[in-house]
Amino acid sequence: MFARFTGTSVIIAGLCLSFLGSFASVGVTAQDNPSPRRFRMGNGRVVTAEELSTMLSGPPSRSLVQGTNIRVNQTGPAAETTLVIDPRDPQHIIAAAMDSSQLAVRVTPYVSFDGGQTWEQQSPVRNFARSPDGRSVKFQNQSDPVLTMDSEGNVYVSTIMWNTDRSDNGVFVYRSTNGGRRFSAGVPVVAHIGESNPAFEDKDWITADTTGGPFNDFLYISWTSIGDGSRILFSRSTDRGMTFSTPQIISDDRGVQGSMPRVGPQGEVYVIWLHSRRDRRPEIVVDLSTDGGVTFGADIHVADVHPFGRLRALARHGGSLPSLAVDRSAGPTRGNLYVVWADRRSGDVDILLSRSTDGGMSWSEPIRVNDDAPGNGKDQFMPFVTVDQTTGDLVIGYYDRRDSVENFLVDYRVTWSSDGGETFAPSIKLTDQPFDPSAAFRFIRAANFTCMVPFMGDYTSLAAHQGVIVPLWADTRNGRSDIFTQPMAIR
Ligand SMILES: [Ca+2]
Ligand SMILES: [Ca+2]
Repeated sequence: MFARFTGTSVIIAGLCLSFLGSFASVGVTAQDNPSPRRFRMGNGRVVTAEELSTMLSGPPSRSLVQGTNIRVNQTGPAAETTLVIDPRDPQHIIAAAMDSSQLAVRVTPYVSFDGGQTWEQQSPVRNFARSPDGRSVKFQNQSDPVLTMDSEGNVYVSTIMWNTDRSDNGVFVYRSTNGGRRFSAGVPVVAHIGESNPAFEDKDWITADTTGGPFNDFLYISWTSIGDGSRILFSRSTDRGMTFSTPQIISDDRGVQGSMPRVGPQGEVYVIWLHSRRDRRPEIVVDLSTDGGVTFGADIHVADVHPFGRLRALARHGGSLPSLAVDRSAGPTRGNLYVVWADRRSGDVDILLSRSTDGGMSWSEPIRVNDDAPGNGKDQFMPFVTVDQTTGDLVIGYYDRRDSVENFLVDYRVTWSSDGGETFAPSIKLTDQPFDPSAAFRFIRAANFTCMVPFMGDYTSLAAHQGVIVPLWADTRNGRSDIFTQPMAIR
């Protein structure tokens, strides 16, 4: 979820399904005395929560046309994907997404034991957590899942949770000791329970140190705390997710969003985020810790971002949130850092890459990653970068409209570089059919809603191991957002 802070109210773009407080402004209002809770539709009809849920989780409005792409989710809509490949058994892949098949949004894991060919959808992770004083507290909504795995194969998923009609919210981490099939109760990293005017904790990202170094199996998590302005907060766990350190502010300025921590080959911790300012262009910055996440320094400029507004038929701003990968391979590109983002400097939205070969101190001039003709007016957006740590290959996935004459239908493409970003392979279109992103809107309008829907999410994900890429993207070909994969070998 990507919340914007305006004035005194938090606008959670697109979450009308679950953030019922926003219904009033979009034609659907919660009735007083909500027992059972009832909702007034745009056409005046009043329905119960159960009826609304049925409408929203009904069958897709179009037949299931799947081609050779593999649909991962069973229920949906689903979006905001994350996945990890188990390096001890690369056929074992754990994925997660936010699932909106019920009235609330729930973080739902999916597990594959055959390299991503078939998937078992698991129960949503538990939507209650221990509060700091030991009570069990239940939340209605979860989103922003991010997976990581430690060196022993424990799987962790971080989420935000919040309540629809109260201000309780927080960031939580769940652990699975059986390969992603079952997760613990949520452990709070930060939690606001019963506070009168709490900050809203948003956009978490988690990663584990698996370097075998002095900080091996430490967990690092960062997120955006939205209250008096927005700031990037950071916490670590040195006991495999049982407890987390007191959050510390690591951003030097406010107006920040979209952080992502990654671990370098020496166990150094890098965190990037987007920093927006009134007086000049937004910039991507990185912060560094060399003591296992205890202290950070001054924010380091990576690149300016030439921003863009909402892309056609997409509920979000299209994704100028940055993505970071660090090369921990044994090859010649070991230690390289890569940041990708969407950027409009060339006149239309492209995927840009900047590289650091000196541990994040300095960054290359951005290069254009997408390989269509420059200035052709076509959107590329929502990129994600990873490094195959067994080969040092750099892999980038992104949405692409180059094949849509009207710059409307969307495909998903990947490209990779085996020389540290000097040259890239021709991109490969993985979608076996393009999709109409407005389908997510149509799905909701069918139930007489008129509201923004987050079903394409704010991020996609991909992983690469031993020359196999496993992407995971949100795709509305079925009239709602589903999540698809198409594992492919590049070596
Ligand atoms: Ca800092
Ligand atoms: Ca473009």
